[in-house]
Parts: sequence; C-alpha cells; structure tokens
Amino acid sequence: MLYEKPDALKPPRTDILMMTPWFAPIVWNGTYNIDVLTAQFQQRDLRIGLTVFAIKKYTVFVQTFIETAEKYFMVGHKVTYYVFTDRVSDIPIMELAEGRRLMVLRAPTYQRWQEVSMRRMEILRDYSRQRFTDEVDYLVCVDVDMRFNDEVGVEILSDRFGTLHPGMYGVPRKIYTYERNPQSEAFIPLDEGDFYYAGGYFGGNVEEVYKLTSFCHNAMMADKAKNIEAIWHDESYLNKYFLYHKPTKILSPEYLWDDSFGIPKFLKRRRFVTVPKKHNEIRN
Ligand code: UD2
Repeated sequence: MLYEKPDALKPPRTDILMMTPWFAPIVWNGTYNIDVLTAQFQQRDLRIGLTVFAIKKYTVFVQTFIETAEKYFMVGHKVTYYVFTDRVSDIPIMELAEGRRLMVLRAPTYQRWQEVSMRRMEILRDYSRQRFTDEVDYLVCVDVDMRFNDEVGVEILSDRFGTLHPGMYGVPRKIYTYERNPQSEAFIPLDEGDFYYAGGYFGGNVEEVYKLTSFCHNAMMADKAKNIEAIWHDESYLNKYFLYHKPTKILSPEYLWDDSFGIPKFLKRRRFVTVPKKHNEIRN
C-alpha cells in the first residue's frame, strides 16, 4: 500500500488537540489515514454493532437513521443494527447492503422521557452480557434522532470511546454541566474533569461497554433510592464514568454535530448530525 509517510516534526493539524494527556487520540479529519486503519481492521475481520433506541414516537427517526447509515456508516464492514423499540410494527422493513443486518428487539416503555433515555444503560448492560458478546466485537451506541451526513469508519473504534459534546468542546471546566450535587453518584467537583462527553455517542468493545453501562445503571439506581436524578440523566453518569475510566479514544464533534451551532472553521466534516425535533410533541 502506498501512502505519504508521517513526519515526526510536522503534525498534520495544529488547530485542534489531537492527543489527550493520557495518550488517547482525538479523532479529527486529516489526522489519520483510513486506508491504513481499514487494512488493520480487515485483518481482524471485525463485526460492529450499532445500537439505537426508538421508544414511543421516536420510531419516526428510524428510517432516516438507517438509510443514512447504509450510505456512510462502516461501509464495507460487517454491521448489525440493533433497534430497541416498544413499537415493533412501526419499524420499516429495509433493504440492507451485503454483510449488514437489522435486529429489532423489544424494549419496555417508560412514561418519562428521562427514564427512557436513562434505561438504555440497563438494557445495553443486559444485552452486553447475554447476546452482543457472541455477535459483535465492537459496539457503537448512539441516539436515534440523528442522521449520518458523511463517512464514519473504523477510525472511531477503540476499547472505550466517548465523544466531545458539540456545545462544550471549548469552554472552561466550571462551565461543564456536570452534576454538582455532592449527594449524587454522578457528582464531579468544580476542579475536576477533562472534557464534557455527549450522552448520545459512546462505545467500545463489548466487555468495556458492559462495564460502562453497568456503572451508569447502578449509579442511577443508587441515586433513585435517594430520590436524586442527575441534571443531564444518563449523560451525567457517563461523564462521571469517563472521568475515572478515561476513554482510550475520543471522537471530535465531527461525529456528533448540531447545525444550530453553526459551522466553525475547525469543523471540516459533519459526519453525524441531529435531526431537529419539537421536544414537547415528540417526547409526550
Ligand atoms: C441528550 C443526549 C442523550 C441523553 C440525553 C439525556 C446527545 C446527542 N444526546 O439528548 O444521549 O444523554 O441528553 O438528557 O448527546 N428516546 C426514545 N423515546 C423517547 C425519548 C427518548 O426512544 O420518548 C431515546 C432516543 O433514542 C433518543 C434518546 O433516548 O435519541 C435520548 O433522548 P433525546 O434525544 O430526547 O434527548 P436529548 O436530545 O436531550
């Protein structure tokens, strides 16, 4: 394979942080060679699971989600879509490319949207123990009210990865909307924290996703027993987990963008973007 050699004295980009202080790469366009990475991953013949939850009215997002994933997500690799839903008959039957399959799995309905969002951790934990482990090597766990808009490939995969929140990549630590109640299991003091990670995009190998989701679910249950719910629900517990179990790779906001934030200069690609929704209508 022919490609330009890396230069030890010339970083490919200087406008963004490419590496954390604990040596986890931050994935930005222009910092990696997808052909080299793909060749490495193909040698390992890896299988990737993409999980989403479409509970109640959120089933409306599934078609666009999968259609755009077929175009951009891990093209050429073995992909299983796991769609968790309480409305199985609402999930469209869709034609998928070779090597890709769709599993529609039943999930409970919770009344409050916050509960729906948080309980994803419990369900992912259970499936990581019982099923995912036999079927896939890596899991990518995302929100459903999203569409792929550009390529997302094996550059994202790592043992344990999180994504920089599109609204908080450049702000001081004290602005991070971590849970600040010391009684909560999600509590992070003002002088701690690396990044603010988005609840809507994390993953890793099945064992690591099991540990992450297990921690988050247990922490939520411990808080529930104390009548506490963290400020940003599952996202708050995820941030707590990543503080003490640092991601081995971090995805830049290219991988989770919201066009209402505009398009800053450093953002060369918008690979996965939110689909605008009317919160009150869709959540109730
Ligand atoms: C943010 C996070 C989300 C979660 C939430 C917690 C991003 C992009 N999103 O999203 O991951 O941490 O904050 O407050 O970082 N859902 C249903 N049916 C419902 C309600 C929710 O299926 O009735 C599922 C669905 O997969 C949805 C997800 O839960 O994508 C998160 O809910 P949301 O998108 O309404 O929450 P949002 O936008 O505040």
